[in-house]
Amino acid sequence: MKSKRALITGITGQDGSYLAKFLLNKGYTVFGTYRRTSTPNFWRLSYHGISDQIEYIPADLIDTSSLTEAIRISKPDELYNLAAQSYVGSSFDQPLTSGEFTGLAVTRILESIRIIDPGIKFYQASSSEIYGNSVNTSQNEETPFQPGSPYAIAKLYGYWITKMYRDGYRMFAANGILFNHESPLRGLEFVTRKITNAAARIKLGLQKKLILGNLDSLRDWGYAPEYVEGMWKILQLKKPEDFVLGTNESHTVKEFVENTFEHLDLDWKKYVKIDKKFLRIVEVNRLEGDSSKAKKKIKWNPKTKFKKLVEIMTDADLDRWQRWQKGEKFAWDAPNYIQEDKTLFRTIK
Ligand code: NAP
Ligand code: G4F
Repeated sequence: MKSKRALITGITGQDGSYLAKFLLNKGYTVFGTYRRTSTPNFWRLSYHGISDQIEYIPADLIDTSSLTEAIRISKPDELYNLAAQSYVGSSFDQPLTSGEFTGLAVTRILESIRIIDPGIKFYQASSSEIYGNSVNTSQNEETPFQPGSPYAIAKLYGYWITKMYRDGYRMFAANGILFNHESPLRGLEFVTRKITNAAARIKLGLQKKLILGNLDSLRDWGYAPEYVEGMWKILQLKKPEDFVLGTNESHTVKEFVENTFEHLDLDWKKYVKIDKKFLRIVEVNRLEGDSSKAKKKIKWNPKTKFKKLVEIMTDADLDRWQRWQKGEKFAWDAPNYIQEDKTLFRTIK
């Protein structure tokens, strides 16, 4: 039987790399778009040991012709649009590029699909951020939207345009409304990995303090490899539908800090400081995904719970810094990452 072909935008990101690995294991031919940057960013794919199994196509979300060309060259059965400016905090500093990359680019891809081959199945990486502070209960597919950041507003545009192409052009276009999902390959700007990386360095005497923003916000944190399986399951349906993927549990940032430091036998209060520069202009107070629909219709059921996730991430960062101290060299983002107390950005006045 001919192997299926998948095109992943954002293959160099956390989810892109896990999805590529998942699809390769299923026998897919995997194509991935990457950005032409001065310094290449293939560390996650090297980390998985799969960088030589992928067909790479240069493309940028702002450049329609490069996206069209990526679809024409790869001739995919399934297209997963994971590329985006994905950091909520940055979207306040760069609202326009966030709108271009995270919002408008979805239409660029859908239009290319419609013109080249409307039979291609399309997955849009939608986000729980689109709910904002609309309700104080858990969120499901029926919950009203109230996006609170340029990122969330752009994602909501992506959500609606995906639905519009599904309803209007009868294309297989589906949104996965994913709640936070993390892993040892999470970017260092995001709070979970910022915490586990700093705690590991503190344990080994490489860092003295960790500076954070709001410790009270609640997030529903799951384990990324389980979420990429959910993306694939959404595209295996006969008819396209939107799904919430989350664990149905929420925890505060403070709980994440406590669990991480406790796992390393450290007292977090001695090391964690608060700086208002890490507070958001608009904060989303509570996200908790009710994925009953996904459980029922696509048999998606996340297994990794909060405490286990903290341990997986903390152990991975500790192990990497220990290997680094012994002089080992391997694909990894942290050693050259800028110290966050050296960064300046737009803050609440
Ligand atoms: P990520 O690690 O930040 O990856 C983002 C990817 O997008 C990277 O490959 C990045 O390329 C690429 N990209 C950014 N701007 C681009 C541009 N202008 N042109 C082409 N590629 C560009 O994000 P992630 O955590 O894997 O998330 C994947 C998707 O799911 C994103 O759309 C995110 O918004 C969404 N999402 C994530 C979560 C979560 O909790 N992880 C939850 C809900 C939704 P470089 O490597 O070159 O930077
Ligand atoms: O880790 P975060 O930056 O993730 P956030 O904003 O929840 O967004 C992530 O999940 C979304 C799905 O819900 C995705 F769509 C999005 O692409 C991304 O993957 O922040 C989590 C919480 C926030 O409440 C933030 O204010 O942590 C709080 N926080 C406190 N101190 C901090 C910090 N966040 C960051 N990044 N850095 C801090 O120092």
